[in-house]
Amino acid sequence: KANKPIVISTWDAGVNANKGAWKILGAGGYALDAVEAGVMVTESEQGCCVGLGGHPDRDGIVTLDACIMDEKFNCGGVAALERIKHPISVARRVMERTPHVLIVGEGAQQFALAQGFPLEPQKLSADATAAYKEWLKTSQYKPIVNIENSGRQRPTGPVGDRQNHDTIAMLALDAQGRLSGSCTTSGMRFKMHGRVGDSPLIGSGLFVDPAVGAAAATGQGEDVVRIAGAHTVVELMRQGRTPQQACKEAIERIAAIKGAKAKDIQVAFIALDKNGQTGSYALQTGFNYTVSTTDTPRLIDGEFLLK
Ligand code: SD4
Repeated sequence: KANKPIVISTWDAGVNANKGAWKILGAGGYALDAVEAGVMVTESEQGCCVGLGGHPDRDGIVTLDACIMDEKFNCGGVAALERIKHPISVARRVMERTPHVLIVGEGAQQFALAQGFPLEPQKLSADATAAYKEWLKTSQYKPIVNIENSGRQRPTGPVGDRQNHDTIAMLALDAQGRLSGSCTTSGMRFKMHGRVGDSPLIGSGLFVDPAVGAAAATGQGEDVVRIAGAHTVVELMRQGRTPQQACKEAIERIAAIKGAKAKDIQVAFIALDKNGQTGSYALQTGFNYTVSTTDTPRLIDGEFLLK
């Protein structure tokens, strides 16, 4: 018997996000509605890690990536989207109202405005302003390993540097057994203007196959894309791995590719199979994720490879 409804999401931002999703799942609603509403909570949290409150690129501009996928292989995404509060909802409109799966940059903003989304001011959050000013002193693009749980000492500095992650990904199985996933991010902080990561790419940041399960990624996007991360995790589950084993094997693959440089990055996967079994694995300590099977979310420290 499947363990449902259930929702899993990345990082501790998932606690509030899962509560948003649970309002829908707990009432017997649709997984797709739940994964959209869930991550919208995080997109609205100014001073957090995702959405317009997120960190800017190296030109000081916040550019957002997001995608969404349902249980019928329908999918949609936006990338390098500016000044729109809910990229995940624009991604859903791309999925439902266009013949395309990914719209980027000015075209994505144009589409969002045509769909009635308001244009928000071009303005950094207080945390992002502080972090950007600090970064400008050296202007070096050097991703910091994501840090969240108690396993690792948090660096000091602006909140953004302590809470160093920029993405939420969410997977849900609803009471009717429908699987969906969402992913939304401001991307790696201080990236080049126009840089797109894994998060809006179906198969890298997110993948859903109703016959098997769903997976999503967070961390250094370039290295997730290198192995088509989320799709790889789903294919490993198809071959019989548990969600946990599948996430671990994908992480091991990235570690093998990176060699000695693996210690300089963080990548983590979450997975949910069609029976409601969950799994997660990270490259490094510091990753946590949130699971809900009731209205009380559980925050769990992720297992990791580099000990
Ligand atoms: C990216 N995967 O843009 C995102 C960043 C991230 O926690 O997940 N940060 O590469």
